Amino acid sequence: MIRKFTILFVVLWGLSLTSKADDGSRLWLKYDNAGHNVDIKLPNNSPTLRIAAAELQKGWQGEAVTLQLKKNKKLSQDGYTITKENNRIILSSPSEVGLLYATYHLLRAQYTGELPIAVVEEPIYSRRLLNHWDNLDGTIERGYAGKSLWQWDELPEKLSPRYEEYARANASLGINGVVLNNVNASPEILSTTYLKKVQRLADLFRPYGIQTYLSINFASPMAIGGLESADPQIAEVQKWWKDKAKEIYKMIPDFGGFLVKANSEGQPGPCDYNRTHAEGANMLADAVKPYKGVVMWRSFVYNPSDADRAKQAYLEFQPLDGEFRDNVIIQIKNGPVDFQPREPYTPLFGALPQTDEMVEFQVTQEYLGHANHLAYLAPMWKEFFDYVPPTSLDAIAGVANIGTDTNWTGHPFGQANWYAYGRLAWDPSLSSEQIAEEWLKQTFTTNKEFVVPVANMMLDSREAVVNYMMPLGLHHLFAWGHHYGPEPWCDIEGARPDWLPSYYHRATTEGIGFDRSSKGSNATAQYPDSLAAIYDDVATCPDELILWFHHVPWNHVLQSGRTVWDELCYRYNEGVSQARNMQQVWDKAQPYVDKDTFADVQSRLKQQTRDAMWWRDACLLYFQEYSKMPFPEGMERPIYELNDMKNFSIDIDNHTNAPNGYK
Ligand code: GCV
Repeated sequence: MIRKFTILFVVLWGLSLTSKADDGSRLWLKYDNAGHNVDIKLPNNSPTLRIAAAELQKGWQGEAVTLQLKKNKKLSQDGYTITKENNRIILSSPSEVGLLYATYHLLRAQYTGELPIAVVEEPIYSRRLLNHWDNLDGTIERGYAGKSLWQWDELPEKLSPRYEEYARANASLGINGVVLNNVNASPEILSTTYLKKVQRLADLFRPYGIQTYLSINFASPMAIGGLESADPQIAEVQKWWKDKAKEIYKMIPDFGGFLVKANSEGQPGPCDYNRTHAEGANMLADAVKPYKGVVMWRSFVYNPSDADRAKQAYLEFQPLDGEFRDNVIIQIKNGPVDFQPREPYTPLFGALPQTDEMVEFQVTQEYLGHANHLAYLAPMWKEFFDYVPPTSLDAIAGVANIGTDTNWTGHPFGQANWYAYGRLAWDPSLSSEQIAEEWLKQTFTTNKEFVVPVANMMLDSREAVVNYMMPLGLHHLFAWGHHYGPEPWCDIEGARPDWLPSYYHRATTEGIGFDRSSKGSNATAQYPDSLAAIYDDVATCPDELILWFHHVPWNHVLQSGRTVWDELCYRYNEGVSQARNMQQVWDKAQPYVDKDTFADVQSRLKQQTRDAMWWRDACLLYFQEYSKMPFPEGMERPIYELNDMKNFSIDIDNHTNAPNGYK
């Protein structure tokens, strides 16, 4: 009788595990099926090592583990080794945080089924940051997963349990720095009231190896300091920043430093006083230097001028090489325009030999379907690293896609982008495929019937978005403001030309594309000679970027063997087919995924496919007005009229709500 009861209990317990509802809140750190008492030896009982031990107790199913702090000339502070001796796993690192990283490595390996035999690991960059574009009122610029995690009204008294879960998730990937607030920064963040709130978060993040940074508003000395100017050459202004740095470091001794958006999109900066970006950055760098702080100065600038927007960061910053302090890092977006689905790399990379450089990726999908579209971004970031050697950079930043949504990222597959960003920030040589598989195995199941097709679906997804939104190097065909749907026709009276799609696509009855060759804006000349030659010649420029660099006739024959018009039609249709294919792959995933997550992804894929058709029809019908060419034989015909599409209204109340697509 007793035995029967036991068996039944085990069966029920087993069932309840597999059918357990999964709201996505546990991310890739589920530790399902775990739980036995682990024999763990720690070198001390510090907060960081207590976290490591708790993680092992929660999730580790293997043999005894020893964590040892050990200097190792071959390893940087965050590096670690994993070895096995006398039936014990030995995690060894010069630092406690390194031991925490080793712990997460061990757990990841267990859950992906790749148990390590001998591991030597260290991160490529010492600064691996997430940038939050979170405003102090709780909204997030370009955020699609709810509100800001930071409950400023409740801080510093009350700490949301999510802060620690967030820190833990970052530490599990090796992310070791967070910029808490939007680069369009409110000066208030530097007020003593807010610094006390920031201090509380920094204290919480510290044991997880995470340094806290802030975006600052260059005019803060005026806005909250009562000064009449923010000119970096004025002694009073310099003193204000030095005093502010002193105040911050007294409260947060390991404060990382400042992130600055200056003289960009209306933000104040040194150019307001006829000073250079170097003069502005250096003033701040001097203020944080005594405390080992850094200034991450963004190169995302484009003044209203005649110069091609894609050239402007280079034009402004390249001449300043050698003028920046050694604790200034120039933070450069991966592409020269603005996080488009496909851009060539920003030519400023490699053009500042005497200056530290870091890349800024966008994890949040501002231009890739917000939280509605499944777009796995590792292939896009790997493509950047194909051109810019990872070792040529000094740090890395990703604009976060995280908010208060229960599953953190809105789209359940948005978590994969947070995960992939963190893994690549640690080791850019990891393949997109490996990262996708790791994430799928930890998040859903290790079953190959699920992992292989779904990983392939993820790997195709970014190219699908490029195809149905902006193939062949087209860019910025987005609707005004929200950057979700297509509006290649968008024309707003009085708007800056470089905020309008026609500035980029340049469609006429003769042809399409932006001539950035030596016959046009000559942006190609900003690239190293060998690449410049390839991009400059219409015959050698890859099809993927042809309309980025060249204005070509509609009947120009591409490397694919098709005319530009036919290739555009082909690619837009291919994008729609790829979206449809994702739906089919996902339907087969049903047995492996929690019911609600399955339905959620399924419904988002429906929307993605509808949006893909919307993009295809809007763009092709619009460009057909110029090409005046028929749709190729055998190609699916549009199902909408251009005029109807121009009248679609998009239900986007504000940037914190996922949009509903067109109606
Ligand atoms: C934070 C783009 C985005 C803006 C963003 C800006 C930037 O223009 O649309 O929302 O502002 O880039 O990176 O500074």
